[in-house]
Amino acid sequence: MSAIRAKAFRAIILGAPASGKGTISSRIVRDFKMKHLSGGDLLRSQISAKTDVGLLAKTFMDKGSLVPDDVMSTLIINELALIKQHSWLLDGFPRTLKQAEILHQQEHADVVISLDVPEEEIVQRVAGRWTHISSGRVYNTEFNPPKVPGVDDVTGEKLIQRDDDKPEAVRKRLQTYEANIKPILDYYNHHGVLKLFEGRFTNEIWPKVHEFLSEKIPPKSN
Ligand code: G5P
Ligand code: MG
Repeated sequence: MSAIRAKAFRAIILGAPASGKGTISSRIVRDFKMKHLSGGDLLRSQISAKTDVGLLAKTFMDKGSLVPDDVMSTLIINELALIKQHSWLLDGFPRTLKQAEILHQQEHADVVISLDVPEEEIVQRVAGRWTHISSGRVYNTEFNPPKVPGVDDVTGEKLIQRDDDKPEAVRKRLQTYEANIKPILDYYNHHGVLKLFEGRFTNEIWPKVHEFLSEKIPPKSN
């Protein structure tokens, strides 16, 4: 098929807090040959390891504010360098126009998937979210509960509720997203790589994302 390409593929997934970026990313990784890199997961692993970057990032994240552009961009660019031979999916980066510009100096996105989920749906979801910090796997008490409450299906380790899922921090995260997203979408629209996906539920959005990507990258054979 002519649309299937040999070169490494660069995809970005954007969307408001709890819009389903992580959930849809795990389905993309399951079905397509891509490495997943989430800015938020990366920061949480730095916090768990108590690195200087992690300690600094936590002061911003707990309030629902963005980690400074220079810190975040350096982290992401360094991680992308480690997987540059592979096709990758970048989740939750860039979050400012500045970050988009820094990324563009290193890598050009082939597609930018933007999730558009109604705000009232998002607020409901966050309360039920449980996360396995070291892998980034997410569950929801309503939508995809773990087999055993409070325990990760794969490792058997404890799940936690994120500090920034408290209502005040969620409100701030949503405001921050709204304040920053438009110039980023304009930027990628201008580059001809933006694709919007609207819907209330992941199971409604996912088939459309799958169809879109199937025309661009090879599916996994195993
Ligand atoms: P994160 O970690 O990137 P957010 O706020 O962008 O955090 P989040 O919260 O990780 O995004 P998500 O990945 O979009 O959400 O969504 P998800 O986890 O897949 O789904 C949310 C919940 O809904 C889960 O419980 C899931 O099971 C459930 N769910 C999914 N679909 C459905 C459905 O259809 N129905 C129902 N009922 N439930 C569903 O970033 C965190 C912080 O890190 C910093 C910032 O401080 C940020 O606030 N940060 C950055 N700072 C600067 N620059 C960057 N680029 C940064 N990246 C991160
Ligand atoms: Mg996420």
